[in-house]
Amino acid sequence: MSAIFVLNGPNLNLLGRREPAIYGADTLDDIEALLRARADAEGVALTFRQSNVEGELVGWIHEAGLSGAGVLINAGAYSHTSIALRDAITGSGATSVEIHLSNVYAREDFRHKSTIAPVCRGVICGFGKASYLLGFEALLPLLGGAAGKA
Ligand code: CA2
Repeated sequence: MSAIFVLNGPNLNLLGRREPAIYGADTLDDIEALLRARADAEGVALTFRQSNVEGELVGWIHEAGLSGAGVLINAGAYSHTSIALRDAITGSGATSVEIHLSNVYAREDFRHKSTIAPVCRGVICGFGKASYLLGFEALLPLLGGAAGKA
């Protein structure tokens, strides 16, 4: 069975409560339910987590990568700053896809750079909660071999 960790970074626990014009009205629980329905239909083992702590995200990337699971990651603001997350992806060998709810390229300059994009297989942004579903569809076939099968 393929396994995917969906990892959410800082402040994403606030989704649905503030800034709906940028991030939409759905909560993170709503997004989890959406993905879980899709994962169940595909027979994928889904682990869905959020943390405001960089080191916790690092540990979860290790857990995913070392077990052969893929990583779908919305690292929030850490996407733009974190060398630790980048090193966790390369170090654990986690096949990863970066996602964002908003179109970061239509926003402030500091959101135009990602430290993790070069070590991810691809990046999807700007489609709201659909970014998660599109990322899931992109990641799943990349887990075809021994990697990603739990
Ligand atoms: O568009 C995305 O998904 C982001 O990863 C969201 C991050 C932001 O720092 C990235 O540049 C792009 C911010 C997440 C904060 O989410 C909030 C949700 C509601 C209210 C306040 C913050």
